[in-house]
Amino acid sequence: MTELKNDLFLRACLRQDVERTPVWMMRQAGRYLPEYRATRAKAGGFLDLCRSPELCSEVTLQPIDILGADAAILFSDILVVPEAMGMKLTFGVGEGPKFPDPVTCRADVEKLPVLTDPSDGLGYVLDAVATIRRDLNGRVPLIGFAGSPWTLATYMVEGGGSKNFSKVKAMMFNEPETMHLLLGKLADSVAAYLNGQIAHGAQAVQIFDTWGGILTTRDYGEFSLAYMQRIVGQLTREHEGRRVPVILYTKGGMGWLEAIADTGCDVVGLDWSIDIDQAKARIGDRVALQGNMDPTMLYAKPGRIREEVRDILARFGHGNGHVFNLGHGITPDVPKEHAIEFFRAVREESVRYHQAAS
Ligand code: 1CP
Repeated sequence: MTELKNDLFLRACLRQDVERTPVWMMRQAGRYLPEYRATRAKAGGFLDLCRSPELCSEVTLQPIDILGADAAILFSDILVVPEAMGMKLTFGVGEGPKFPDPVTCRADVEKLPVLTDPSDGLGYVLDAVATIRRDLNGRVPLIGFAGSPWTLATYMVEGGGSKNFSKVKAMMFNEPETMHLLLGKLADSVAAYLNGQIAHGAQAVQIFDTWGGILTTRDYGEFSLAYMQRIVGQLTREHEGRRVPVILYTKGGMGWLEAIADTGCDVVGLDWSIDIDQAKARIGDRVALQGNMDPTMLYAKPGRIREEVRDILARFGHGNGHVFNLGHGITPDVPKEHAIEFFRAVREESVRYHQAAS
């Protein structure tokens, strides 16, 4: 196995010493990069891109070359899991994802299989993981990912993105057992899928709970966090002689940081609604923190972006356990130069917080 040339990200996830704060960005391979748009055009559509291991690898490596990211993230989508469970999925041009035949009742949930073997239906993603590891050649670690069961369920029941989540909420309130059956199937499928990614070379994994924040505290515990916990409990935690860090990210979940840290994850992903010093005071002695610049800060001038990076670094202060990131994904219309400046600023400004104590 090739030695990692830059393992800052893995060390920060485990709260070990680093020379500077590592940085990567959610959605770092994406439409704000002309290079990404060119590769996607070559593939045909978004799902064709996801299904080509060679092209997936190409777009995964673009932000490593262009931004100098300290970690690569598998290029795929969270919705390939319900697709592999038999649901038709489409991505129209300029549109979000759509499930034209959504889950509407108990019988629909009963029909869905648990994916115990990800090579059955998701083999193309596992091939992409192995191809990316080969092409990275040890430059930076590779992060694998999946959606949280709750977040996947929102798309499966709503039939796509949603504003008020009326259908999935109605199912949760009216038929809680049906919802639990669905979430349990998703949790076990996601756990097997993430273990497949780890076996094929993912060196850390992140669970994206993009829609956990729309729930009450009680419902978050019962319908989202419990199922992420069930996944964490099933994951391979060591591979290739190293710990495989697990990152949990709940957008809108900053009120529940202690409960998220209690799942046994290694890293808690922060959105931009909390000051990182507050998050550090609450859970920083137990887990590493990932985040948390407001993604819209990337619309500001480069000087303002650098000022914000400095402020977040100062709030975290000295000490280990910070992976710099945005609080959510980069948006498609951000100028590429601004993203480059964000990465440069973190690299340059963070060194002072990691000098040996004198
Ligand atoms: O036009 C295009 O090229 C498609 C845009 C796009 C991209 C680049 C989609 C459609 N998915 C992706 C890739 C993707 N999705 C990654 C790649 C790795 C990276 O560089 O970060 C990841 C991690 C995801 C995860 C994902 N997909 C999430 C969770 C993270 C988040 O951003 O909140 C969610 C909610 C999705 C669903 C999805 N896929 C695509 C879109 C536009 C959406 C959101 C739909 C909506 O609710 O409006």
